[in-house]
Amino acid sequence: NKLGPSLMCTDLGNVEQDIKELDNAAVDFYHIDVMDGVFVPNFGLNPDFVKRVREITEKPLDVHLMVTDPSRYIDTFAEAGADMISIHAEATSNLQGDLARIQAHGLKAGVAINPATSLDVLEYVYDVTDYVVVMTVNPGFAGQKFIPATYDKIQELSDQIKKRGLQIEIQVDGNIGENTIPKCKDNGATMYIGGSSAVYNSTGTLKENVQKTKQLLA
Ligand code: S6P
Ligand code: MG
Repeated sequence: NKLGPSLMCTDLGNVEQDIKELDNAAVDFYHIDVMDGVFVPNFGLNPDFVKRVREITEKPLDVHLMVTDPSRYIDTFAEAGADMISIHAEATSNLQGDLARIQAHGLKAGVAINPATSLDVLEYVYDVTDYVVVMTVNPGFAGQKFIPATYDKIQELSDQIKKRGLQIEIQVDGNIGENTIPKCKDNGATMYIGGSSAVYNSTGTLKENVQKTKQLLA
């Protein structure tokens, strides 16, 4: 199981130092939240930020596009240095084409689905999907409460993937921490986003928090 800190939660005055500390703590990848103020009522990180992070670390960069009509920005984020890009099923009218476009850049393509969105949207795009982001909160903000109905969704998705004999990762995003990790793990999640619940809090240093979380994931 992999852990990726959510850089939206990082202290922007300390980005480089924090990433070095997290690299040292052996995180598996970084999650970068992009928001357009339309698909979600907030703004997030941007292509210049991705470029800068690309210079700091060699770990994979996972860009989570919470934007309307994401096809407009796939090329930009690929060029900025993303290794993985997820787009919201609710935000595009051409999910298949957008995923194929991400893969054509040689990147991993992810479908993100909001808590109320059914797994049915995946039915005809499994073959162009490398990972599914099961949103366990409504997207837009850090520090929200886990939506319990999404536990069953993780389990159902895991069953679907197994039944079809596919190698698709299940990423969980939103209030992922010691209270929610055990059940996500039991239900089949494989990639965990560490925000304020797991990594960016004053319980310990970033390194200690990562180590503690990695033990829960092992
Ligand atoms: C939410 C965003 C997430 C958050 C993450 C924060 O819209 O997509 O990636 O950054 O959920 O984690 P936490 O533990 O504060 O909920
Ligand atoms: Mg996210």
